[in-house]
Amino acid sequence: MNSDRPVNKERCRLYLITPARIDPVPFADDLSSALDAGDVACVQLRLKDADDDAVRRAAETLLPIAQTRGVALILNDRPDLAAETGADGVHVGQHDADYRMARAAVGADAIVGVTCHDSRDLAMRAGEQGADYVAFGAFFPTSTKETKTRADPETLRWWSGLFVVPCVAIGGITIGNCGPLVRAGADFIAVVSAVWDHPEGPATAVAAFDKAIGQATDEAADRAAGHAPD
Ligand code: TZP
Ligand code: MG
Repeated sequence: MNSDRPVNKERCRLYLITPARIDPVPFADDLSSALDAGDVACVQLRLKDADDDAVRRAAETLLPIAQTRGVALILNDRPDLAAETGADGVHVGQHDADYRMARAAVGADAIVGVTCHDSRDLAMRAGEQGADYVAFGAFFPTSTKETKTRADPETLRWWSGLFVVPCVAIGGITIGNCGPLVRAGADFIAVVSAVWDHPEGPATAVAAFDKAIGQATDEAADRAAGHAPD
């Protein structure tokens, strides 16, 4: 299949994932300025090697910053802490709580997203079970996480041509390389280092992603309308 982003899709949006280690108080300022710099749909609090109290404290500090801006804040891996802290949902990997346990913990109205690597089978299973999004990756090399799968933009094309459940693209995504993923049908572009490690700061990065995502969405619409070559 070679078609591009379906024309009736909503605009692709940015999905921020926190660095694995943060000091929540100074990070709150970075997050505020990032969220004020452009369109962000969701923030995933992804703390590695943090104890439960540290996750609770970070969630308590960051939740109001996201929620007062209409941005969802979800926790990585921990449905129990997501429910306890009043987060908007949880993102689970294939080796974390399974979908049903996650849904039972956070409730019907919360967001449950599921990592599906580059597996169409895993994504269909998650979608059938009721996941709010499926995440594919890693699309590019990344030093943020050790990844065993390399995803192909064709998977985004295939998924978004067949299913209404949103898909997230993740892994090594930058302002310069996000365009083909947006054009292939990603609903969300998930990013860690290209935002938090941007040399001019996270706000500059979010503004530049916003522009790049908007341009790629417009290009996909033009192509679908037959105004631009593939
Ligand atoms: N899951 C798959 S790749 C990845 C995660 C959490 C890391 C994404 O980080 P970056 O810095 O945007 O490549
Ligand atoms: Mg996990």
